[in-house]
Amino acid sequence: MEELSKRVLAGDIRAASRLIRNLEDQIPDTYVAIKELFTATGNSHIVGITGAPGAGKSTLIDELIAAYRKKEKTVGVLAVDPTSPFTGGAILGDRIRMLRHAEDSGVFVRSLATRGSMGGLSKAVGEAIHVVEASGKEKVIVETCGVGQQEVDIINHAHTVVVVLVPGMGDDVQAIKAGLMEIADIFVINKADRDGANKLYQELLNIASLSRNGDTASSEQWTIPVMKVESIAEPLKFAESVNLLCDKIEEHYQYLVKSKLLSNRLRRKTTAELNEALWGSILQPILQELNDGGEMESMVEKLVNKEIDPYTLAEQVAQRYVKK
Ligand SMILES: Nc1nc2c(ncn2[C@@H]2O[C@H](COP(=O)(O)OP(=O)(O)O)[C@@H](O)[C@H]2O)c(=O)[nH]1
Ligand SMILES: [Mg+2]
Repeated sequence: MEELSKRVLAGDIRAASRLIRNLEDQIPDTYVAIKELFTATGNSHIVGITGAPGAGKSTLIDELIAAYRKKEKTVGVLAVDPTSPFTGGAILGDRIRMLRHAEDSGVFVRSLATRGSMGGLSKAVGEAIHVVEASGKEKVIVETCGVGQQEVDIINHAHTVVVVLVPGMGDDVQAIKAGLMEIADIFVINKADRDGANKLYQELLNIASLSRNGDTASSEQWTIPVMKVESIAEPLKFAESVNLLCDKIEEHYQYLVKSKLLSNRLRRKTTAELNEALWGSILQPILQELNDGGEMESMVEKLVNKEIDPYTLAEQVAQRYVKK
């Protein structure tokens, strides 16, 4: 087994961080480490926290870490921020904000740079989660921004999805209905000191009471709770409300375990992973070769000139590469 994998399995935070960086940088053969870590994964509770940029997710997570540490749970945090593709302010901001946990070996915090395509990001997140799980963190919190497709993608990685909304930030109920309803296990109204918090609360309660979240095969149902998190301007109240949120997240996990839905979610997660791996080992090399050889360009040219259609072209490529 490789040195780095061994160190990750022993809980070495710096090794975990290095491995994640190698994954981000797509250093060749890094996947070998992922193979070695795989059997040590699947034992953590993955909590997705999603919402618009500026909704206060990182601030909330910082306090959530403290709440988990009080329960003597170890915590890993992966912050995915598509709004800063380079090493932008948000990433530095997250690091500084969560610095109070820096000396605590029971806590691992890392921002994920989001270079490359959407699919690439999802793969990188999945792999980074594996690294954190293998390093022995019991709770893995994944922060994602609610931008476009990405927030929905979190459902492929997380067991429990917390959707963070802020009064008066245009998080109107139509938008919530459209996409977030299907993925939310818990709603959080953040910055509940703001105007409109009660209105949002009522609206969300209405929506939540209609919801039958996901997996209908189970006899037990989970009604989406709506939690208010107090302003950070009142640190004690803030900490108290985050503690309640922490308990609620735990309750959802216990619900998943008892109702056997955890294994459903694990299957969904694993299916997505297998898809990524198949894409990576089958389609990616083919696309690479077509690109490098200039064939992609000439195919596009033919399509533009209407000499052929994309389906026929794809069939021709498939005949060349796929033996069956
Ligand atoms: N008024 C108010 N501001 C907050 C609260 N929580 C966070 N903020 C501020 O909102 C801004 C964005 O917070 P951040 O946690 O980085 O949001 P993220 O982008 O969702 O991770 C920061 O300036 C925070 O200080 C809150 O409860 N009340
Ligand atoms: Mg953040």
